Amino acid sequence: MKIAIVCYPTFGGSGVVATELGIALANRGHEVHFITYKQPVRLELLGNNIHFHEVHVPKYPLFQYQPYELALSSKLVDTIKLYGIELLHVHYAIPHAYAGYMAKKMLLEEGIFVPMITTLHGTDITLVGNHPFYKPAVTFSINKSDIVTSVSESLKEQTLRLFDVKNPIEVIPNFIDTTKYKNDYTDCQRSLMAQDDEKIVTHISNFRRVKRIPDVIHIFNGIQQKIKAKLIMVGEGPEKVAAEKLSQELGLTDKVVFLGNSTEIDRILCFSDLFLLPSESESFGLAALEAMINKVAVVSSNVGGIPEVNKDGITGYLSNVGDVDDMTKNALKVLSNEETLTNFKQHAFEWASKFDILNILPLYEEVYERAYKSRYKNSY
Ligand code: GMT
Repeated sequence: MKIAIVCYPTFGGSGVVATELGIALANRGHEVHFITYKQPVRLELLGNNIHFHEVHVPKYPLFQYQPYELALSSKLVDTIKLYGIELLHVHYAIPHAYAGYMAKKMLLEEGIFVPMITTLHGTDITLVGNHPFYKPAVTFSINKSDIVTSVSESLKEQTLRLFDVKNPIEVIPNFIDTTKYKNDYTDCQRSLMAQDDEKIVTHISNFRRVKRIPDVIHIFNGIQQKIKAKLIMVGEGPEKVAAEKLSQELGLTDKVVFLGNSTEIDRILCFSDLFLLPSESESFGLAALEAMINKVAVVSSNVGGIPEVNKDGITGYLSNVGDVDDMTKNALKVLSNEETLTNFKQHAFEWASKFDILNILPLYEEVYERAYKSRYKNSY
């Protein structure tokens, strides 16, 4: 099948999921066309089956805001026609579902029907999409999608609660390519980061407010008062400078390492013992899943889709948002005893393995088949 994928090309989870899905589809023989404003960060190899089409937005002094949706929908129309694309899969509703719908309408004028699948990822529903300024357009484009999927049961429930959605929402959880993470580094180069007797705690995110970065630092502060430990902070974002300042104020400068964005998170997770994810809201928590497949235990908040990924008392622990004391206590429970830590790590790996892309990809392919078969049905 010829599939166009629209996503954000950055380090955010939705872009990562879209990219990994596209690569896996291409490996299965589909022809995949990524359409976005920059080559997605995890898309290293472009081959026969993988294409990338950049959306350019010409700058014009009259515009205070450049019309990206307009440029995207035009690019979609041109690319779909040029390559005979049969199906459009948009990741993150804003503005992709809206631009996708416009492209569909324009194509229909020319007698071309291309079904659109919209995958909801989280903040497009819980944070941004729910804002009154966006809500009518988001509701409209969800209802105009041929098939809507969400990455967790929790996100589906939230969408149904917050929006007047007429379409059914199908849950297809996020996934992981387990073969990519079968890291057999005999030595994870742990010594680069910590002494033998130090535990390694890691956090990876886009450092937005919703991630509650100060909680990460405070939890680690509590941990290092009881056991020798290092904290590795991976990512870039608006909360990073404040986090650096906070760790300095708490006297943790030599124990907290800020690495910035990385394309080698598997190497970092390889030597990590515990992953912290105290988010305010999280539709799934892909970063936690990536940690777990690398045999890293998780201490997290219990919001949104996180409990579908991190199993309380088995793969790590869950606490209420903002309960730094409980998260610290839980982290110490996981880290203090070598045998306990090994058990948590092993269980994390086993549970994460259930999200293997080989189990999830057929669910998307089935959705594509169904959407494609509906091409003669006018869905407007
Ligand atoms: O977490 C972010 O801020 C990035 C955001 C995105 O859209 O890239 O992540 C969302 O989608 C991920 C992939 O489906 C989920 O794993 C994250 O939980 C979700 N983030 C939130 O809901 C805050």
